[in-house]
Amino acid sequence: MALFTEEIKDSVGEIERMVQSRGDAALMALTEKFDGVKLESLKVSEEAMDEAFVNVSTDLLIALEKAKENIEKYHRKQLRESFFTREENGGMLGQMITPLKRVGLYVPGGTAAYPSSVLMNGIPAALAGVKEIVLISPPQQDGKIHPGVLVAAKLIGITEVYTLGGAQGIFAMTYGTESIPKVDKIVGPGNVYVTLAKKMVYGQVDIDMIAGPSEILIIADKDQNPAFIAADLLSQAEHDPLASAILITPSKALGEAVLKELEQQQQNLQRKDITQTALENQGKIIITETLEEAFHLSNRFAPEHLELLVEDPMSHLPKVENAGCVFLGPYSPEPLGDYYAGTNHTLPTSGSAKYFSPLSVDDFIKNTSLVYYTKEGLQRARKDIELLADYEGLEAHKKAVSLRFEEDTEDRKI
Ligand code: HSO
Ligand code: ZN
Repeated sequence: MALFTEEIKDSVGEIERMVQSRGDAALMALTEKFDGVKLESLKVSEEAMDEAFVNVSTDLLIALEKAKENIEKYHRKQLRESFFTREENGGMLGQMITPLKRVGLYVPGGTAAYPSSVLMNGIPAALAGVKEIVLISPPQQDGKIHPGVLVAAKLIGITEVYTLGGAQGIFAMTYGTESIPKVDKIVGPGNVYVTLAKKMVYGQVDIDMIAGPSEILIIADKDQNPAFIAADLLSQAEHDPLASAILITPSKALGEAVLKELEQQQQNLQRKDITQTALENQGKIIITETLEEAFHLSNRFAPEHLELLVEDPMSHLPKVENAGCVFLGPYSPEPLGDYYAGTNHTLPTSGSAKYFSPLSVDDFIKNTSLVYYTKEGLQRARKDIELLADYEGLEAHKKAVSLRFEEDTEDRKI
């Protein structure tokens, strides 16, 4: 979980006050201070969006397009239908699904400017029917947003994009400024400042979740390939020095082989510094007596990503109680879920898979309950309601029902 020191809290509090009191002027000043860029305007022009396509390869566009199709196909299955049913008493009860009106998508800068996150957040929002999806992302050194991010945005129909990052971006979307209209919900990952700002504004807007560092937990039996296991552990370790990568296996020999593989494979990684620190901090190989015990430990940890590298993985699925996403068998490595398979890569971390779910279409809709009763229906229900209202000492509640059946009630119409 992100560590909010007093210094970070003070700094984010000051940013909030600046954005609330000075709006766009504060955003410009803060962008100059933190990103070292003097912007002319926050809004990204249509030409700038199109220009980004020149800076990415056709192969990347094709891969993004395929990923988009897979993500759309999966998330379309999550769509819910409104219902309105006739009840025995002649009344009707229902549930109406309405999309959120305006959603803000935060995309970090630097090496965490991921086009895949644009797809993972934007597609479920669009499928839910959100009409206004805004994207904000900080400028790179050249003053522009990462081209991969702009291209992914355009591919899924996001056209309202602002060059803005950090805590100031979160506050701008919460309170609104001259050029940035306020939103109903903010989604997307960010650094510790962004995460704290999201935590602070929760309640004034909705947020997706407070995301902690990435996690992978692998349960493996003795017959698995240690090279696969090490590669998958490293794939999450490279996200963050605080990421956790854990193997649980009843086979000591496998544990030892994975340790060797980790050392070997790590030598050639560009982000070796990060993987090394992550493995030193949060890397674990746990040897259990049985496979059952491995599942027990995993359920206690409630990992973001759980790989089941065991024989007949499907048969073990009922043992999984808490996990964000489960990857079954040796040919379902975690990055498949990060980029391509179609499931969402925004998943519950820090043990919150015990009660939270992956980001989905549900995050971008809300339900409204519907009630319709006839006079006869209400007449039949009257006694029970009056009794309940009496019991709760709420006389006006009782009256709202009983009044409708008083003799002179029709005469009181105007
Ligand atoms: N594994 C990350 C998501 C991601 N990976 C984006 C690559 N790009 C979520 O834990
Ligand atoms: Zn990843």
